[in-house]
Amino acid sequence: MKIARVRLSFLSLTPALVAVACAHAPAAPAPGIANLSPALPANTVALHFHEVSGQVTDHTWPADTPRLFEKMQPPLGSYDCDFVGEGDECYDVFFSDEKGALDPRGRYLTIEASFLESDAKEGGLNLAEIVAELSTGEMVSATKVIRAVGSGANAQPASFVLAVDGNLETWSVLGTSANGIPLSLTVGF
Ligand SMILES: [Ca+2]
Repeated sequence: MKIARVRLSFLSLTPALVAVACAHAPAAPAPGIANLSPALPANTVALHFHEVSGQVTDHTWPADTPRLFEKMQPPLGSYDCDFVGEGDECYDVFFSDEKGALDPRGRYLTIEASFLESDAKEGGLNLAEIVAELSTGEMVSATKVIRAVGSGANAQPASFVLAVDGNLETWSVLGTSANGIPLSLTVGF
């Protein structure tokens, strides 16, 4: 798989509850097939979420699946997840604005996850990469973290940007949602 290599931009993140919002002005997408969301590169046909729970698993959704345009009702649980990780780790992915709020015409993609284990050595919301598959077959990785919400002693703030570093062997660790707040990562292409 060809993964676009990107240069990391520095993000200063603290170990407790973290909320980072950076202003970005992505270019308007070119007209393309199945490019129903302005969050995606032109001609995107599918999204690949490479989640890590012991091993990397590629969870793939068509770019126009209704799931990407809907947010689950709280609390995020182990029912009807977009995909699951380890134990009670339930993921919900949707198009959003820069604050991580559902927006079907938003320019970003938000991944939320529940992970109730606060004493697990490594926290939850573990994404190695988020990749857009184009109609040409080319794979394009998300390149920037717009916002991250992590919590707990098992959060690793320095890892948050590893979800967009173009490397399938590195991943984000956002911690625990035991405080009732879903872990959340908002990314852009
Ligand atoms: Ca990575």
